[in-house]
Amino acid sequence: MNGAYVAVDIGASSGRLMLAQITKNNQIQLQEIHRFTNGFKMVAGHERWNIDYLIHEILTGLEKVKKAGFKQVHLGIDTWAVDYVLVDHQGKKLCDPISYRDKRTAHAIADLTSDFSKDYLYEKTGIQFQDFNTLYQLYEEDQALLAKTDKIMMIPDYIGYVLTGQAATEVTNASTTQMLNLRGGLFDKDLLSKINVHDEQFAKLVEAGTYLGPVMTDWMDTFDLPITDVITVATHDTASAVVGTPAVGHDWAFLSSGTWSLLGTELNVPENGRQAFHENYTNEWGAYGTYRFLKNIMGLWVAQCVKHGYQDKYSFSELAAMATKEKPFQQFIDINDERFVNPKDMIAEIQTYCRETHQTVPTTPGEVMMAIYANLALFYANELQKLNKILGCSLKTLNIVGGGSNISLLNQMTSTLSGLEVVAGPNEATAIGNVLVQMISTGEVKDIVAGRKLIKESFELKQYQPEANHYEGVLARYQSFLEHQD
Ligand code: LFR
Repeated sequence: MNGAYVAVDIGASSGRLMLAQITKNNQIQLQEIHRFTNGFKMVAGHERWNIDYLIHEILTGLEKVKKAGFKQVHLGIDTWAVDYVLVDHQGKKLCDPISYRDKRTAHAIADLTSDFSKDYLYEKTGIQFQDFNTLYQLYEEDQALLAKTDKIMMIPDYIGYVLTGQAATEVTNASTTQMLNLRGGLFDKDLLSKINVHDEQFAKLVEAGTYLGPVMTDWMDTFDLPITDVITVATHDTASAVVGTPAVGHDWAFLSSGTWSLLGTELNVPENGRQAFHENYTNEWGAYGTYRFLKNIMGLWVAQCVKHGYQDKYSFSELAAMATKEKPFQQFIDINDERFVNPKDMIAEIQTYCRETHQTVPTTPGEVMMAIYANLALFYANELQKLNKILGCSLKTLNIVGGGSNISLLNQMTSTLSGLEVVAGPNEATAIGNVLVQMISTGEVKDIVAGRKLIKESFELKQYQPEANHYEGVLARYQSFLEHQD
C-alpha cells in the first residue's frame, strides 16, 4: 500500500488541503479535500492574517481526510513568504501576524539602508529589495513586542509548531527574510544586529524534506484526525511550485502564476552580480541546494482586485472570455508600479494611470481585463529577455504553473511576445511540489528529477507556440514606454 500525503497549501487569497497518492500504474493522483478563503483585515491599526482561523481550517480539512478513509498520513505545509509570528516564552503568539501588504514598511528600505549601501545588503544576501521583506518588517516592529519575543517564526513554521510542538526554521522560506547569508548559509549576525534581533530568536534552520514530528495528541483529543506525521517541505509556496514544475533538461524558465507572478529560472549557483542587482532579481533558496532566480511581478492580484471591484458579479472565466473579445495593447501599463500594491480601488487606479500617461482609458470589464492580461504578457516577455541577458543563456521553454496557467489568452500572448514555447500546467503545482518533497523524504520517489518526470506523466499539460507575424514591434514600443517612465 502506497503512502497518503496531504499538502496544506495556503496563498494570500485561498488555502487548500490536497491529498496525493501514487497509483499502481505509477501516476500521482491528486484530490482536493478542503478549500477555504484567506485574506487580511485591518485589526489594531494593521492589516493582519487570522492565523487561528487558518489552523482551524487545516484541522477541519484533516478531519475530512480521516472521513475519506485515511487513518495515517504524511503532511506538509507551505504558505506565502516573508510574514512571521512573534511567539513568547510560553510558546504563545503575541498577536496576529501583520500582512506584507500593510503600509508600515513603506519607507523602511530607505531608512534602514541609510547608513550602509544596498550593494552591501545584496552582496550578503542576494535577495531582491521589496519593502515587505521580513528584514524591513522587523525593523518597523513594535519594540515592546520584540522584547517579549522568544521566537520569530515564519508562517508555515508557526503552523507546524502549533500542530506538532516542534520548532524549525525551513530555509526556502527563511531566505525570503533577506537575513540569511548567501555564502555562510546562516542568519547574518551583522544584519540582525541592525534590526535589534538575535539569531537565538529563530529555531534551528532545516532543509526542505526534514521530518518535523507527529501532530500532538492534544489536537487528536479535540478533532477526529488521522495519525499525521508532519514533514517540513519547501514551506515557501513558490519553492514548492518550482519543485512541482514538470521541467526537463536545461533552458527552461518558470512562471508561478497566482496572486503573484514569479518569473525566473532554477540555478545551482546564485547570481548576485551587478546586472542582477540592477534589475532587482532575487536568489531565493530552493529545495535540494537550488536557487530560485526570479522577479516578483504583480500578477493576478490586479485581476483579483478588479473582480472584487465589480462586486464579484463575474467569475474569472467570464472576465477572461470578455477580455478575449477586446483588442490587446491599447495601452501600456507598468504593472509592477507600487501604486498597484494595495490601492483602494484597482479599476480606478488603472484608469487614472492611463489618463496620467495620456493613453486610452479602458472602461468596460473586458477592456480592463484585456489591459491587465496584455500588460502582464508584455512584462513577462521583457523579463525573459532580461533573464537571457543576465545569465547569458538562451531560454527555450516557459513552464507556467499555478492557477494562472489556465488562462489560454495570457499563455498564448506570452508565447508570441516572448518567442518561447509555453508549457502550461499543472495548476496545482504548489501542492504537487509540496507532496513530492514528502514522497522523496519517505523514499517513495527517488529524487526531484524522477519526481518531475512523474508529474509530467501524471497531469495534462498544454503547449503554446509563438504565432507568426503577430504583435510586430509591440514589445519594443513597450520597452521604450517603460524607459520613459523611469
Ligand atoms: C507567492 C509569494 C511570493 C512572495 C509573496 C509574499 O505567494 O510567496 O513568492 O514574494 O508571496 O510572501
